[in-house]
Amino acid sequence: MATNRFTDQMQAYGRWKADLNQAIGNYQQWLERNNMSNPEVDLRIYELLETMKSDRLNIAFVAEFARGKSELINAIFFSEYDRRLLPSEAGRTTMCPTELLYDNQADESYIRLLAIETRLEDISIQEHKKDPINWTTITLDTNSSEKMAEAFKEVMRTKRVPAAVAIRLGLLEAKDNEENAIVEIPMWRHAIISFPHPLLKDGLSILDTPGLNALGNEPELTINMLPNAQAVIFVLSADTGVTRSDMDMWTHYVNPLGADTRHSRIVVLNKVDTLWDELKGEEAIHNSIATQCNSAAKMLGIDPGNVFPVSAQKGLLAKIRTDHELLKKSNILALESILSTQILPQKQTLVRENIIAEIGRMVTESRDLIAARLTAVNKQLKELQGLSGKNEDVILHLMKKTREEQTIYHKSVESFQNNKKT
Ligand SMILES: Nc1nc2c(ncn2[C@@H]2O[C@H](COP(=O)(O)OP(=O)(O)OP(=O)(O)O)[C@@H](O)[C@H]2O)c(=O)[nH]1
Ligand SMILES: [Mg+2]
Repeated sequence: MATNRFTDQMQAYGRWKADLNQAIGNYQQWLERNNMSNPEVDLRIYELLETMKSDRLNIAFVAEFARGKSELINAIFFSEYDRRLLPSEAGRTTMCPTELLYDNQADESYIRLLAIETRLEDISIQEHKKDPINWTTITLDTNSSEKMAEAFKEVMRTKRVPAAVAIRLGLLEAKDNEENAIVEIPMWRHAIISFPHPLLKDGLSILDTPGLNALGNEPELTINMLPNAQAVIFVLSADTGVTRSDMDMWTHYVNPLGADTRHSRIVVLNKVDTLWDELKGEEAIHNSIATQCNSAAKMLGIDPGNVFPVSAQKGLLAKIRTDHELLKKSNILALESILSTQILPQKQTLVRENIIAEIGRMVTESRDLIAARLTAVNKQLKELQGLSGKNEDVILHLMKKTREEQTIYHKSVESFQNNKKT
């Protein structure tokens, strides 16, 4: 079934990477066995293997709040938990950027949370990631999807602080509020969730972002995380249409990311089920969805074919209930198919090119070294063969001489015997 296609492709990609690792390891051992290794080559191979190990397929979800980013993630990747894994509710839900990945260095599954107050320090999230001590860690019980979903609610946590604190943290503009007013701010600046889901183990990493100016508040997202994502999925919602804040986000943060062979941008029109008017016929519904896609494409300045109408909510429900008809209607599989046939192969090409650039150089060096060695050995062989010819001549000569000497000796022995007789 197509539902498994992305899972299958990811699995194949994981196996391909493992085989590649193995081949590079074998090459390194071969170099050692043949005395062709040196510390510089060793280091290059080690670094390459480390890069491969930590390399991930990053897919980021970006949109205004309540467009259905988290629900879409649940529907595409985590439906087998038979529940809504990431919290998805009306209004603002995800309060901090949340990365979902598998950390193979850790002994257990976890949620790591970075306090919002770290915004006051001059230390980037990237820097903080190197030191788990700065994070609040919650151990995840992966045996229970209910407990997991409960623990994931941590990304929704907020707290109430005087406006002055929010201003100091850079979450509020001074003019917006009276300094003594109480405002709600996110409890956490960033969350990392690691658990051994097969897709995550095969190298998928998902970034779920909060709406409502999260991108403006955390420049690292726009400067570092989004440009590093293989695909950025921008989510619109059919129940709101393209609003001014959607347009702001698109214009300032998503559109400038561009799209090329290294990065893709996918625009999704979610919640199309709100257009499934039971009093309308199939064709009328189809037309109203197409009209929304066209007008969204026009506003964003992209091709209408590049706007994917889906229903994340119905897609998740259909997968949980194994309702094929509803799943088809939700169009979630079309989106999965784009990930499998466009995004993943792009990533594989990038990894392959990188390996060829690195290892290809080393293999050429090895080949040149072997060719030089072969030439030297051939030369030596010729010399030896030449010498062995000479040896043969010398031996023949010696044998002839020895035989002559032997005859003379026998003759003298004979004459000695004869003389003795006489
Ligand atoms: N009808 C309908 N509702 C949806 C769909 N997808 C999501 N929703 C609802 O929309 C609301 C917001 O969904 P979320 O997944 O929390 O949206 P989000 O973009 O992650 O929002 P933030 O975390 O606040 O940035 C929830 O009540 C969802 O149930 C859909 O396909 N159809
Ligand atoms: Mg969310």
